[in-house]
Amino acid sequence: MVNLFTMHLHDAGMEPEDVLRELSQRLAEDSSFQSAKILGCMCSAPDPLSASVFARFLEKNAGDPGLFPATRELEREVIALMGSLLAGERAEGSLVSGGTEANILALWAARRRAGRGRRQVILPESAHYSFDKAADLMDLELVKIPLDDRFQMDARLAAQALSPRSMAIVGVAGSTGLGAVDPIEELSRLAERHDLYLHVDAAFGGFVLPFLEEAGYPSRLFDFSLPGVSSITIDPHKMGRAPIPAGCLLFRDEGLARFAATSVSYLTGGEAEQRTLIGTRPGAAVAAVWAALHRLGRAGFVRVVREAMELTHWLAQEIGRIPGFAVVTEPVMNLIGLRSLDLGSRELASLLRERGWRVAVFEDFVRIAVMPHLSRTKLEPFLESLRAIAGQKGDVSSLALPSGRETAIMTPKGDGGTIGTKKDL
Ligand code: 0PR
Repeated sequence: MVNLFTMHLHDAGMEPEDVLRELSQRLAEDSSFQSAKILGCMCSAPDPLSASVFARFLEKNAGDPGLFPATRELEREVIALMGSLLAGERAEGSLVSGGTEANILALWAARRRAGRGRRQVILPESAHYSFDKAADLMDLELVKIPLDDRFQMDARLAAQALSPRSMAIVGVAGSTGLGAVDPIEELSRLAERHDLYLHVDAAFGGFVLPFLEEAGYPSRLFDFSLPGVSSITIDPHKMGRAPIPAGCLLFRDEGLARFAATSVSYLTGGEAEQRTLIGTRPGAAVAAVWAALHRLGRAGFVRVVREAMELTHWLAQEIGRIPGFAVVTEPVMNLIGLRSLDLGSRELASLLRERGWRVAVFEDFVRIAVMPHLSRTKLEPFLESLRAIAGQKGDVSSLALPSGRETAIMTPKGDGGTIGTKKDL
C-alpha cells in the first residue's frame, strides 16, 4: 500500500510500459463484468463497438459546439432518437454524466420555471438519493410519499401532499431497488391540473419499458405520450449498452428545455447557449451513444430486454425453490429483490461476498440487476451459493414482508419531509 501522505510526482516520469504494467496489475483487483460476479450493479460491459468508438474520439468536447459542430449535430440526433423512443417528437435535451446530473438538472429547470416561493417537490420514498443532493444544493423541500403494496408511489397521498408551495412532482419509472413504476398517468393528470412540473426518472427503465411489449412482457405508460410529463431521465450507461459516462435528460419541448439554459458568449463560435450543469463534456460519450443506438437498432434493444427478462423470471423462479429465500415482488423489469427470512440483508450480502458475489444492499433485501453480462450458466453457481447458505441456516418456508418498503440502507440524511395536509391549489 502506498503511503498517500508522502506521495509525490515521479522525478523523471515513468516509462510507458512501466505505467501500463503497474496499472494493469493494480486494476486487476477490481471486480469485472467478465467475471460475472457483479450481480447488483445497474451498469454492464458496454457494447464493444460503442466502447471502441468512445476511445477513438477522446478529444471531442460537447461543451464547445463552436469548435465541435459535428459532435453537436450527433448529439441532436441522439436526443431525437431517444425522444422518439419516449414519444417525444419535439423533445430537446442533452447528454450528461448520468442519472444524478440529469435529475439535478431537471429540478433546476423546474425551480427556474416555478419562480420564487415554490420550493416543494413531491416524490416517492423510493426516489434515488440524487434528489436529496438536488434538494440540498437548491434548498428545496422534499415531501416523500409512502409506497403502496406494489412498491409504487401512492398517487392519492401525492395529491393530498400538494400545497401552494409545490413546484414539481417526481415519478420513478424503474425504481433503484425493485424496478417499480410509479402511476405516471395519474401524476400526469395531477401535474396538468395544478400546473406543476412533472419529472420522470427513467434512468434505468428508459431503455427497458419501451421494448417490454415487443419482448413479450407487459409495459406501462410513463413517457411524453402523457401530456403532463415535462422531462425524463434516461441513462444510456445503464440499459442503453453505452460506456460510462452517459446519462441523458430530455425535456418535452424547446420551451421547457430553455429553463436549463445559460448563455456563454466567449466560446469559439460566439454567442452560445449551454443547457447542462457542467461545461466541458465528453463528446466521446455522444459518439459512443450514437454508435450503440445505431448498432443495436430497435431489434437489438428488444433482444437485450427479452433476454434479460427471460433470465430474470428464470432466476426469480429458481430463487423461489430455495428454502428460506424469496423474491420481494414479481419482477417488473430485470431487477430482483432477494430476501432471506432469517438473515438481514447486510448479513446475506456479506455471506454472498465471501463467495465472490457482489450485490447491492437495501434495508429489507439485496438487489440483483440481471444485466446483459449475465446468463444462466453464469448464474447457476450463484444459486449453488444460495443453496449452500440455506443449508447452513436451516429450512424456513414461509415469508412475511412488510409492505411498501424499498429503502436503501445508505440513504443519505436529507431533511426529507412529511406528507403535507390537503390544500387546494
Ligand atoms: N435514478 C435511478 C432510478 C437510479 O437507479 C440511479 C442510479 C440514478 C438515478 C443515478 O444514476 P447515476 O449513478 O448514473 O448518477 N442507480 C444505480 C444505483 O444506485 C447506480 C449505480 C450503478 C450504482 C452502478 C453502482 C453501480 O456499480 O444502484
